[in-house]
Amino acid sequence: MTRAVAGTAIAAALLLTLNPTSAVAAADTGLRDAAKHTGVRIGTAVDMAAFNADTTYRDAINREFNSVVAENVMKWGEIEKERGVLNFAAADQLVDSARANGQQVRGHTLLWHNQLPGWLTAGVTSGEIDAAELRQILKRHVFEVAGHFRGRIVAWDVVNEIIDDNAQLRDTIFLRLLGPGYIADMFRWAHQADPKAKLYLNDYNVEGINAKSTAYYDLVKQLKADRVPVHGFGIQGHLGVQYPFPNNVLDNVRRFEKLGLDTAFTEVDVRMPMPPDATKLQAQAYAYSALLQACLLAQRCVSFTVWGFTDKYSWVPGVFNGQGAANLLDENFIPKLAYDAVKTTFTLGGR
Ligand code: 9MR
Repeated sequence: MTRAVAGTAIAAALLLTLNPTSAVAAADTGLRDAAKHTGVRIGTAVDMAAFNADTTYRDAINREFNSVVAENVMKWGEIEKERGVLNFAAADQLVDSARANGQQVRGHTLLWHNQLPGWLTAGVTSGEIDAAELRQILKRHVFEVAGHFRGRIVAWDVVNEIIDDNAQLRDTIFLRLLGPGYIADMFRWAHQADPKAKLYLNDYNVEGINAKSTAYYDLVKQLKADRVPVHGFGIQGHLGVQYPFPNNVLDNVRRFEKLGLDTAFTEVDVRMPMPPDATKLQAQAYAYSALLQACLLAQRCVSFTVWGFTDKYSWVPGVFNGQGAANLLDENFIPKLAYDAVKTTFTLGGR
């Protein structure tokens, strides 16, 4: 049996075991227990406002997940709202909670073109901050943030979404002022600041083999040739049931692993046009399960992280008009078919 067929067999077994009416009892063990034997961590993004306001949310994180990532509070714009004034309070709270609950922490993110501090973008736009100063600011940022969490972050998304949907390096203030060399600089600085953390590139629309994922593949080859400390490729996994499932996900994961990288699914959610119905929920369960199967069938896929786990707190409806229901649990924390599918896939899958 080829490996691809093994994947299909798991999918077939899943279809037999999935029962749309079965809700997992509250007392049941969580996803983290189902995942344990596979060596693949199951993670979630954490919304720290919800974490502090909602004990059901907080309890579910600790029951279901053995890896966490901050949905927002480790981003530059959150940590350094005012130039030179660093606020790690919310991020530290998450890291401390993770330690107490046996969870690893992914760091998201040292650099993204969104959620940058207002003073930084304004300074660059006005010309007050020139290229030389931007480079110094960026370097200091990496040392401050990666240095602050040194030893407590298993993997950093060092650069997030640096390639655009035309498979070109994204036109950002960093590319414009510093040139493409900023990417290697970021990895070298991050490695100095936290030598044990695995350092990742991370993006969306790179699940399958396509022009964008191939641009990453070529970039990684170049970085490796230049002896840049890059260790992992993060595949976000923001999907929607109305789109075709991406092509050749397992082959894509494997080609990055052949370059010597770890891989991870880092932000999985599967949205749908509202309202949900049985067909959409089934398609959603399939998509979650199929991404997870690729991770389990690969050799070096270390974690499968969902971008939030309950529809109660989801970024999707605010960004995609008329879409939602993207998470494993509904807004009342009732498991959806996708939750059962992920659990079953972990239970059946393994290394
Ligand atoms: O989920 C995040 C949301 O709360 C923020 O408002 C948004 C800001 O742009 O960022 C969201 O998270 C993004 C992640 O950091 C990077 N990949 C895409 C995610 C969804 O937009």
